[in-house]
Amino acid sequence: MKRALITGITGQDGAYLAEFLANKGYQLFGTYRRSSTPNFWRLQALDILQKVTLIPSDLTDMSSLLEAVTISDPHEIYNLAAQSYVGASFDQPMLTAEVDGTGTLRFLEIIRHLKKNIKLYQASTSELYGDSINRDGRQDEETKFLPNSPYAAAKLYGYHIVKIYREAYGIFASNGILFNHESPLRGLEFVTRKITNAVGKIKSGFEKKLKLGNLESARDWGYAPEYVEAMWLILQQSKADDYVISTNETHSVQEFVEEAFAAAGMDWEKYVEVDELLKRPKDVVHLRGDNSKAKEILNWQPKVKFKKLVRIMVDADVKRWKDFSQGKQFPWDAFNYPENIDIKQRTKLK
Ligand code: NAP
Ligand code: F7E
Repeated sequence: MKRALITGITGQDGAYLAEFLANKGYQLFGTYRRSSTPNFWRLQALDILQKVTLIPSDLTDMSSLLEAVTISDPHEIYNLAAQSYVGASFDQPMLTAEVDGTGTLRFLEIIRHLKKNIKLYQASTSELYGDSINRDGRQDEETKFLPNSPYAAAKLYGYHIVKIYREAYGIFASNGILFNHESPLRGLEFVTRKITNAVGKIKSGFEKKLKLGNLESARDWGYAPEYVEAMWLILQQSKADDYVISTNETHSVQEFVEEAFAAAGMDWEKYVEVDELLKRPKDVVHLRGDNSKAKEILNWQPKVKFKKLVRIMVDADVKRWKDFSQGKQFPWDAFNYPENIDIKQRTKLK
């Protein structure tokens, strides 16, 4: 049985990837951060928590990563853990560098020293491009990187160190350059989910306004459950390489707003306000991928495009707030700390 170690398993992609790999018959290990408030709601929402062996670990703590690799003895590591919010990287640039940049190096060093054939997937990002576009207005594997934020700069280090270790030591390490991907499990601070959550709240009468920052920003938004399949495909190739994963479409935040409010039968102009304070010190204005390489080599392409994605997210949030208004608990915000999890896992693993 194949074993996979997923860092960041409590995040959006971690949860969907865990579900995907469980269906493929993998034995699953996932790292989580000890926190004062437990954070397993996504794994609970997908009913996957019981299939994962959880290992407490932090990307800034080398010994905990070594422990995670030793315990799981993985064939594949999916390094999804990150300080993933671009806005926050301006508030916590050093932490972002430690987690998103040097954190990747820690795994590569562990693999190099253990001398095992462990494959590493690195969660790279379209943020690396910043304002850089090809002549046709798109971004592919050959497009120059011009990072625009501390997040992107840290991820660019991660991207390069993966390539360097691949070429210098022959380690199977690949970058997935994923464009934005969203879902009903997306964190509430990201713009798509912030919008669809507000639509749900406004529709049920819990909120009156939605404040947003830069409405002109354009993104290539895909559907997260489809993108985790691409991560897996990247590690199933005979040779490590880097791939752009995208829908090849671009839409502005304004278009997302219009589509989302319309999907719930509302006029966005009655509810949306622009707040200058929500604009970033420096933003990425236009992202549109070119997934030709992934299409050709991985045989991967997205099925869910913009309108369908918006519809999936709006329907989920409208239902969630409607249920709440009728006295039902939020299905996926219900924190339910699994009893004695540390003790259980440690006893099982030692
Ligand atoms: P997410 O929902 O924010 O999840 C991030 C995960 O990283 C969480 O499990 C979080 O744990 C964990 N984490 C944060 N800091 C950590 C640390 N110091 N040590 C260990 N774990 C830590 O992000 P996502 O959307 O699933 O994205 C997954 C990965 O893909 C990230 O690396 C992100 O940068 C990258 N990416 C995402 C997108 C996208 O559009 N979603 C696009 C390109 C690349 P807690 O739950 O404890 O906070
Ligand atoms: O912002 C604008 C904002 O925070 C998208 C991460 O997963 O994808 C994500 O990063 C755009 C930006 O995502 C608000 O200025 C306007 O231009 O949803 P976001 P992101 O920054 O693109 C990449 C690929 C990753 O790698 C990251 O990990 O929307 N925007 N008004 C707003 N954004 C937010 N969050 N909130 C607003 O009110």
